[in-house]
This record gives sequence, structure tokens and C-alpha cells, in this order.
Amino acid sequence: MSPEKTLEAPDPAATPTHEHTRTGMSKDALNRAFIDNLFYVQGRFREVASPNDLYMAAAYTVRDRLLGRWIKCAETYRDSKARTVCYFSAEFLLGPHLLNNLVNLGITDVAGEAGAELGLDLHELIETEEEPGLGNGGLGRLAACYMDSLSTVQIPAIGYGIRYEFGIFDQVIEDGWQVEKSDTWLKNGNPWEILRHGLRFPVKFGGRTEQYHDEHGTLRVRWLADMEVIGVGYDTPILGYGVGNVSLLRLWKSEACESFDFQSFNVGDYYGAVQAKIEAETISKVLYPNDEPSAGKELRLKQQYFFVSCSLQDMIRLQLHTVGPLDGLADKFVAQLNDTHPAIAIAELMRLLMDEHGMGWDQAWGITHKTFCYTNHTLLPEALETWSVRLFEKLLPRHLEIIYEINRRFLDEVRVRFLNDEGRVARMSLIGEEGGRRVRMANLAVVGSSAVNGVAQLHSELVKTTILKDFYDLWPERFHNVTNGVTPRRFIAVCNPRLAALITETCGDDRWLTDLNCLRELENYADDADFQGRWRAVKTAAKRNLARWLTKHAWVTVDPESLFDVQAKRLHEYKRQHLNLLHIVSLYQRLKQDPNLPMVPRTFIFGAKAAPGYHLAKLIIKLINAVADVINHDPQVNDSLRVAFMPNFNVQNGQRLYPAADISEQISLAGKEASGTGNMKFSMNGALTIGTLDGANVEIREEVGEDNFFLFGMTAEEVSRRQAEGYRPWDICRDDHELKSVLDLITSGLFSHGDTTLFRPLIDNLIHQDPFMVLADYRAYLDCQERVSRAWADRPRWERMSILNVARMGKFSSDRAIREYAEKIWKVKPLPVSL
Ligand code: NBG
Repeated sequence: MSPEKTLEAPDPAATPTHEHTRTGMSKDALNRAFIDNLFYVQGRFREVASPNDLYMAAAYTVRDRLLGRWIKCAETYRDSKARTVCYFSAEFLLGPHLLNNLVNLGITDVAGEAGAELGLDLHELIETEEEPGLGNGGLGRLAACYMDSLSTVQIPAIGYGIRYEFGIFDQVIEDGWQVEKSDTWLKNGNPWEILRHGLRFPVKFGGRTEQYHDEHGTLRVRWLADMEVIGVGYDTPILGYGVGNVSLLRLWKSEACESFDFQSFNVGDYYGAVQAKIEAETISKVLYPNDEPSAGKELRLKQQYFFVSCSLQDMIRLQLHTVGPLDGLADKFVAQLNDTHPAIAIAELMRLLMDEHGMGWDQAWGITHKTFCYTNHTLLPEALETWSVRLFEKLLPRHLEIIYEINRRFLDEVRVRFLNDEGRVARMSLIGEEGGRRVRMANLAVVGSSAVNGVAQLHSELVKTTILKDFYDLWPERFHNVTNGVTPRRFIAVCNPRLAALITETCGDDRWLTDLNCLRELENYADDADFQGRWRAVKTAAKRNLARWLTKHAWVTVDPESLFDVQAKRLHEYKRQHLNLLHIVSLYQRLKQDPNLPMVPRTFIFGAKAAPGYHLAKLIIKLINAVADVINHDPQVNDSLRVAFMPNFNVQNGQRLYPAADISEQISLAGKEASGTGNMKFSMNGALTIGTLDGANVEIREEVGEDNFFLFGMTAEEVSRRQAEGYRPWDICRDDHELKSVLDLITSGLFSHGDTTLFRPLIDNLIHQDPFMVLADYRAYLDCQERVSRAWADRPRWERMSILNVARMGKFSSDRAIREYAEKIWKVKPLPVSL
């Protein structure tokens, strides 16, 4: 490298400019910024830059523009003292930033042209980004959609969470099995975050408490902890679409207080001293996969407490610095608890207000109770969080005392309200006595919050009538529903630009991106042959893209003309990927018995990660791959059937699937899927749903119309009734010849190179327990799939249904969901920040 060359690269002063290099939106300004960032931030010039250097320079160029808006927005928010939403979530599954930010800034086209001028392919830069996978699935992705909508709907907001060094594992498939690789998303640097050196809060663990009298003679409690770590803030700006509002995502990383514990060091225990540092840094090290047994996960409880403590200390700091005394905290902030993971915040805010800021119980409780709201995301009993009292005592002794006191006061209230009903008292207690004493986090969340909501109508009803029934009896006014939504920016504009362009052209402008009900305009074209042709061309182009990707990354050739039937979500028995598989094996068997059987050619595509310790889920992945292997290599059926497993389903890969799907599989056992959000993403991109009356499927069907939805299976009520009567899966198997022979085929060794034991645990589970009633819905599912095939054969009808699905998805925008939260739950108003 010649020195002349390096010096030559950027010379902002010499460029005649009317647009600022860091904020301008013209091609010229973007290019100047890119060259500047490559040189001054990455320390590279074009000829030696790696693809990551180029990506980083592009990302900084975009971030410069975000920061320009952010600062203005922060000033407006500060001056107005507006009520601010704090979204507390252990997970934010953001997905790649670059293209999303370009779309929200409205500069995708000009950025592409700017890149081309420098000989860069914007698409390649976008594909270089490693997505931050700081979440498991729906719950974490929902938090990310809500951050996007909070900004777009112009509501002052801060997202609080954990900056995991390793996000959700990367999945690779080896010999058909899932293998987990650690996700090293930070290894090439993260251009979107800003480390806030000044934002450091201490967080304590362990030790004991003691009582003392303060200078006024009041009895107080002091926590003498035996470990302390520091939480350091990292900020990521989240820009709204077409607005000047930018929300803050503030994630905490744990660090040791001192780099060495001098006492240990002086007595020669150097390694012991370093050990403390390692332990402190471990807290924010790795995201826990869900669906793992929670017993003994001390580190997980530490993570939860760590991030809520930092977040609450930060809110108190903001209140004292910019607004006024602490008694106004609940007017300035409302904190949404995304499931029970952050519920310990209730005890922590009590502790901070009383022990650190000298408040009495009643005042502290008044503020705490008004500050928090809680969203429930699951009815599955095994997913309801509890922590052993022993663990609490060891890690958070002061919080346990506070929880006992909350409980004592609360249970007295219950006793007065429901005389002589100790059964109810035991059920509602914050401490469960069955199988060792445990703190029930959902009970704590309800008692400490002013509002509780479920995430779809059916789910919210079930919350009130089942798991939280006793609480609903006591405080009916506290319970709400807010049906989930997803952001149309990422899940239409970013992932399906062709569809977005066609919609914009048809609707006359892009207002639909912020008012999704505008999509209704498409209804007028549902039967228009010309429009249908263009609609179909958009879908086919997306299918070709996906087919190319699958050839390269899943080593399967698929025909873009075939019906793409897609199931993409976490792998769980309740989601019933194995029901889908039984259908595939049934079709295979039919074709083998009659090779001339007329059949609509189908490509079945799966994307799913299983929790590393969930053996049956991993066996289902193995079976999907084993069935794919046999079918894809059998020339007798090859023209009609193909099966592909997309490895490493994450946000980015989801974005490849949604535009390309013809059929979306939403086939959970009714009453088990709280809402689902994948169902919305598929439907927004023109896929038709085959589904049960579960979660948000119910509302999707209501919106799109029953003629445009393939419904099958038992209702939630039928499920409860059948289970109460005593469900015997074996009887169904015995009476359904095809089902029986399909199960036999799976254990015959055909899919396991002659091994008749490999899939036995799965099949035995279905025949003898079948906890999610796969066999009970099998026949209805197969019949429904035949209706799908008949509809596909009538293409004008299919296109019409597909157009109507998109046209009627307005309700499922996360903007609508956020507006509902703002009105019903948070009582906050938009605060527009102009551009
Ligand atoms: C999930 C539900 C989904 C729902 C998302 C977002 C958990 C605990 N729950 O049905 O299973 O769509 O939350 O609300 O991850």
C-alpha cells in the first residue's frame, strides 16, 4: 500500500457540497460518507477492504443518518417530559439492520445507485450482515416488531434487555440431525450499537440482609451482598418508518467491578481473583434456549435480575435528572413485562424505592403497581416460570423478603374477599408448596401489575378461564387482550420488494406501509385476470429465489412451479410438525401404491430449531430429513413430491420463506399456540393458511373470510372435552388403516437404513400418549389438504384467495397492536418528531 494512495482516499473538505456528509440523503453524500467511514472508521481503502469492511462502512453510513434523527428526537422527548414506554424483555430478535434501516429512511434505491457508482453490489453488502439473534422465536421477534412500531407510531420508548455475547445457536444439519454451533455474531464488530461508558450500574447478588434504624429512627433494611457486578449500557437506535422518531434499545452487558480482587491477589490467589471477573462476565454471555427444563438454572435467574436492576436504576436516574422527584416515576414511565422473565422487577423496584431511596411500603407499592403491566405469552404449564425458594434465598435474599411481604398483604385481601376458601388462597399464593417451595413468577407479575394481557382473543379468554382464573375473579378490570401484530416494513417491504412495488403501484402510493388497512384497495383487483397474472409472477419470482437458495444451502432441487407448502417455526410437539410429516408419508405411500395417481406437485419446506435438550423434537428433525432423503431420491415420486429442510431458521432465512410460500402450515393443537406471528407474516405475503382454530388463526380467518382459509381439526373446547373423557390414540390408529400403515412404514426401517428402533420413541409416544392429539386430527388434516390441492388446480380461484388474504391483513400490523397498548394499557400519546 502506498502512502499516497491512502492519503488520497477521503478528503471531505475538498468536495464541493451542499449536503452534509453524515446526514445527506443524496447519492453524492452517501458516497462521501461511505469512503470516509471506510477510511476513518475501518482504517481501510477500497483496494484492500474485505467484504466485512465494506459492509461496516455502509452500516456506519446508514447509522450516521439514524443518529442525526435520534439526537433531535431525544431532545424533543426530553423537553416535553412525555410519558415513556419501557419495554422489558429478555429477548429482542432483531434480524439484520442494514436493509431495514434503508427502507425506514426511504433511501434503498439511492443507496443502490450510490453503491453501483463505487462498483459495489448493495445486495451483497446486505447479505454480509450477521443478524443479532438475541431471542428464541415469537416472543423475541414480537419485541423487535414492537420497537419498530413504537417508533413509527411515534410513542416515546426504550427497549431494555441483555446484550448476549452469544445469541440463539446456529443450527447445522449433520446426517439429518440438528447440531448446534455457537452464534458469534459480534466477532466482526457491531456497527449499530454505541457503548455508553458513562452508563454503569452496580448489581448485587447473595449475602444476607440486616435491619437498622436510619437517622429519623425509622426501621430499615440493608442488603449485605457478597457479590457485585456492573452493568454497562449499549444503545442501538431503532428508527420509525418515514418519521423523525427514533426509539432506544438499551442492552446491558455485565462486567466485573474491578479487574482484580485485590485481597485475593495479595494473598497470592491470582487465579481466584480472575475467577470473580469471569463469573461477572458470564452473566450476559449466552441466551438460554427455551423449552429447556428450568430446574437449577441459577444463571438464568441472575440474568433476569441483572437486566431489570440496571434498567430500573436507569429509569430512576432519568427521572431524577430530567423530570423531578421519584414520587412521579409512574407518571413518567410505564414498564411492560414481556412474559414473566422480567417479573422480578416488581420486587426490585420496591427494594430500590424503599431501601435505596427511603420510601415507605405503601407509597412504594403504589408506584410499583402503577408502573408495571404484564403480557402472558403461553398457557403451557411447563412454560410457566417458577424458582425454588432456596435459590432465591441464596441469590436474592432481600427480594425474597419483599415477595413474602407482598404475598402476606395480598393473601389477606383474598381471604377477606373470598371467605373460607383456603384452596383459593393456596392457588393464588406467590409461593407454591407442591414439590418444594417455589416462587410463582406469573402470580407475582399479576399481583404487581396494573394490567394483564394475552396475545390473541382466544388466548386472552383462556387466560381468564384457566391459568389465571382466580385472579380474574378478583380483579376482572385488570384483564385485557391485545392481539399480536408484525411490522409490514420488515415483513413486506424488506423481504418482498416485488410485492411491495406491485401494492404501491396498485394503491397509488405507499401509505399502506403505515396504514395497513389501505391494502383493502387490492380487493378491487381480486378477479382481474391481468392483475392476477402480475400477482402470480411476483410469487413465482420469489419461489425461484428460494429454490436457488435451497439448492445451494440445503442441497435440494425444487420446482418453482410446484405448490410450496411451508412450516417454519420453533420445533415443538404442540406445533405438530409431525402431523405435517404424517401427511407427507401418506402421500408418498399412496404414490408408491399407485404411481399413476393424479397429484398436485408439492414441495414441502420446513424450517425449525429444536431446544438442544429436547430429544423428541430433535428426533422429529431427524425424521423430516430422513423422509426427505428417501422421497427426494425416489424417481418414482420425484415429479410430484419433494421435501426440503431449511437449516438455521432465523429472521433472515424467514425473510426468504415468507414471500415464496403458497401454503402456510399453522396446525398446532387448538388451545396451545397463544397467538403465532408467523401465520401473519405468511398471509401478508400471499400464502393461504391451512390451520386449526388456535391463537390468532381464529382472527386471521375472521378477517380474510372463511372461504379463503383452509380450516380443519378440533376446537379448543373439543380438545378439553376429549381429554376429559379419556383420549385413547391407539383406538384411532386401529380404526384408520392408512394411518396405521403410515406409522408402520416409519418404524419399518425404510427411513432409517433398516434400523427399526430409531423412530420407535416417536411412534410409541403417538400411539400410547399423543399429548398433542396428532392422531385425532390426522384424518381431518388429510381431507383438508385435499381441498388445498383442488383449490390449487383452479388457478384463478387460488390467486383470488391469495389477493384477498393480503388485502385483509390490515389488522395484523404491529402498529395497530401498539396503538391498542397505548390506549388501553399504557395511557400514552404519540409525540410526533418531524423530519
Ligand atoms: C410465544 C407463543 C406464540 C406467540 C409469541 C408472541 C413464548 C413463551 N410464547 O404463540 O408461543 O405468538 O409468544 O406472543 O415464547
